[in-house]
Amino acid sequence: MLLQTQSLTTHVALPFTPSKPIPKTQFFTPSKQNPFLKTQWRTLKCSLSAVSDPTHLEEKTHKPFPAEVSRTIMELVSVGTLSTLTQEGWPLGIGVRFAVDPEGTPVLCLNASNRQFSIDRRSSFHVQLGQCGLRTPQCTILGSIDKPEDRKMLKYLHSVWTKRFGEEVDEDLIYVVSVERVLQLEDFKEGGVWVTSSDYKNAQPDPLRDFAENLVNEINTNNIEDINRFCNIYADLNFQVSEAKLIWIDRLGFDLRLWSPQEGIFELRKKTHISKMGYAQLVIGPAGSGKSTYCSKLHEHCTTVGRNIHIINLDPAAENFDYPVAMDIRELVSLDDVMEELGLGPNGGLLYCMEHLEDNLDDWLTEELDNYLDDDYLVFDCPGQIELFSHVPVLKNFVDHLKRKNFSICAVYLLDSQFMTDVTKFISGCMSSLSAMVQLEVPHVNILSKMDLVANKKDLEDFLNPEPQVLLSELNQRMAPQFAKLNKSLVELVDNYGMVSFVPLNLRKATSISYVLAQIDTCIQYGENADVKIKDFDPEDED
Ligand SMILES: Nc1nc2c(ncn2[C@@H]2O[C@H](COP(=O)(O)OP(=O)(O)O)[C@@H](O)[C@H]2O)c(=O)[nH]1
Ligand SMILES: [Mg+2]
Repeated sequence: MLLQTQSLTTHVALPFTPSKPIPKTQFFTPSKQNPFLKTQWRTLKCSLSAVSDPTHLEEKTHKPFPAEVSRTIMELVSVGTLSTLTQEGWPLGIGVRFAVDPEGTPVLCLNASNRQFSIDRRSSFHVQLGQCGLRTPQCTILGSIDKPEDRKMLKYLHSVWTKRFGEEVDEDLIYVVSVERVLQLEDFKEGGVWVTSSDYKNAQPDPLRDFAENLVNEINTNNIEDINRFCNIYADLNFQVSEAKLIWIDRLGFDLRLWSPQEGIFELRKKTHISKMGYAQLVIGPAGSGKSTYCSKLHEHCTTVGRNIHIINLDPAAENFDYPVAMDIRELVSLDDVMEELGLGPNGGLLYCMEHLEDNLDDWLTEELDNYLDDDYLVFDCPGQIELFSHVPVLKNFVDHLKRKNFSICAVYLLDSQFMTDVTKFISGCMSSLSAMVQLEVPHVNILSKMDLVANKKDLEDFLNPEPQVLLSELNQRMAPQFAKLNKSLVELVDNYGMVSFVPLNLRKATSISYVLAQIDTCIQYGENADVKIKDFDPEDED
């Protein structure tokens, strides 16, 4: 959880002077040379200026950067203080209403009585936003008061004003404050940060700005006990919070004001957690069905096409690998040690190892997984013991753990095409796959492996996409009449679960690997936004 606490009694003030003084010559710039008038502002949407590094600042503090905050204040508030020097040289501040154009330029409506500014038109325009009565972020724009001369622009600015205040005004009263630089302050007692004119113009106001105030009021009025519970239970603070209030909410997180008997008043920032997603295949199926070979060919394929992939060995009995092993259960537990020390056979030893993995999901696996996530694609090469996907809950708990870690996961069940020689074997293959599907409760893709060994593909066509009626009649032909009812139920069950669908895989053909991968990617929504081209796989292509 990313939290930042800040004592309100200690803060370091930033220097309050502009980092670059405004050159004197600019003070007398005639209005027709004003950059605002020359600017084609409608086309000014460009990338963020590199004068400062706002994104860096945002990442470090998990707060919107100062230019963004200033733009947000200017969008939300409609009254500010315009300060100028009078012709006699007195500093004079007056309250004015304002609207903003798409670049955040303040648009003012000034009548004769509040146009007593000095000849050089220098001004500062101060605007503040009360947040919950607890904090008042503010910005002061330094610039010059200008009268747009271009009639089209004046018309447009007039429409900006009308839209904001719902009233018609004389176009001749419209003025703008051309922004030279902006001083942004987080609160009354805080130091300020200077923002350049280009950073200010190119920043976007916070997308939550129009809802933030209502949200904050709603939560503080009706859900304050949730805020208190959050502070005392989830925020991981080492002191008791007696009272808490939400101050503001923005696109990157929210701010709380806390009262603690021991620590006094604190402000706390909670970063909105944007979960990153990982993707995973759990490769299962009977021993010898080709799981490890599939993993190694998949790794080869993905490396060739430049795709991210990491293969993880979950088989404690595996010895040789044709793929680089990214993570290995054998680093956690050794089958040989288990067999020797506990006097178990290979099968019992393997189950013991897997249960040991289950006991270490929160430790070993979590630590290992911390190296991944963030769009990483993991493929788990599993052992083939049928118990693991029939009744022993190890893989189920493993999958649930991955789901909690925000992995989108798919079970890939491999069946050896060499055993698909008749309908009874097909049904029994379906049943074992079905049992894994029911156990694991994740999207499921069935693969018919070792298609390169199938001499006559026509023999397999019946099992690639079979008609339930055809299956049933074949089953009935092979079995004694008393099984007719059972056969019907079995075929119905297999059909109802949508299991009667196998994707053939020939590891010798890149097109076949691509096709299978695309099917799995669709299941786990990998590259959803990418332009993934999927070619229909036709078993005939194999010849
Ligand atoms: N011809 C052929 N042999 C394969 C294929 N996949 C696996 N095999 C062989 O089948 C045997 C078992 O494969 P393996 O990947 O170790 O199966 P696992 O126990 O499911 O991991 C090995 O001898 C592999 O060489 C394939 O697509 N084509
Ligand atoms: Mg294997």
